[in-house]
Amino acid sequence: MSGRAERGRSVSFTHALCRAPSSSIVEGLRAEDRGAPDADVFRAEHAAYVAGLEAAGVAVTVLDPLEAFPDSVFVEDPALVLDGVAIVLRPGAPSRAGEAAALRPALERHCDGVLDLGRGLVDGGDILCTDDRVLVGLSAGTDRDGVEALTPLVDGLGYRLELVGTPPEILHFKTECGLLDPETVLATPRLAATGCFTGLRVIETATGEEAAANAIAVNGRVLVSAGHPTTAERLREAGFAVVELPTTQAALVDGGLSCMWLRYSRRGAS
Ligand code: CIR
Repeated sequence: MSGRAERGRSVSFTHALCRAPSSSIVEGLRAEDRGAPDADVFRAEHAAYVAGLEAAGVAVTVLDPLEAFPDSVFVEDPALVLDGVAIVLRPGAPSRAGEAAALRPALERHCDGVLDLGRGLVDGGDILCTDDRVLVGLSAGTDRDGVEALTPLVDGLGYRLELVGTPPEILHFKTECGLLDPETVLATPRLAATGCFTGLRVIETATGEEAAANAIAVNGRVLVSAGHPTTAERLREAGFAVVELPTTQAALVDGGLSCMWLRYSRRGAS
């Protein structure tokens, strides 16, 4: 299978870190209670997710579950990896405060370097990276202090940080968008309407399929949450090689596809 724009450091990755869901995922944070996830079904959907990444040519390391942290399957939130170097973040949710420290040993093992945000709050779910820019949206988990601390770190790794507006009703910036190729994003109409995607082409999700926006692009494929047929068709028509994956349980705790991996490329790996 091949699709548009297989190249570009924002969409090509040799490796990923994921974390298996814990049984405590039933206590995962959620803005609205639509029932707790079923831990066994979550594990099955997570296994399909890992298989989807592997089928795209990514070598995936699945870290052990952390029962003390119900939301720790969402490994994207406590760290950002740019060009193989990890930045340990400080997400805002109090129940998740220890996750970054718990993740750090794995980052030290797998990444080419580990930096610390140091102050303020930044949640990886508020960050969308293109080949040369790091777009960051403010939210309950990301504040101006954190963005100020992140800016020089990102700069030193060869990216330019841009602060974008996230409408208050949107939980995290990337809840409603995902990069499709280095020049194109998938976004909900309400996020696109804020004008935050300057310089990028925008494909909008279909009405009622807003949850499809949190798609991920990897090695010529676009992984999209299953159950959003009109948006999936829109992407296929635009030339993307779409793979649909079930995310019914992650959705119950406000998670999506992008939240469950930290992606990077190892120097020298194909
Ligand atoms: C939380 O509220 O922190 C988790 N239940 C969901 C985190 C989702 N992560 C993300 O959007 N990047």
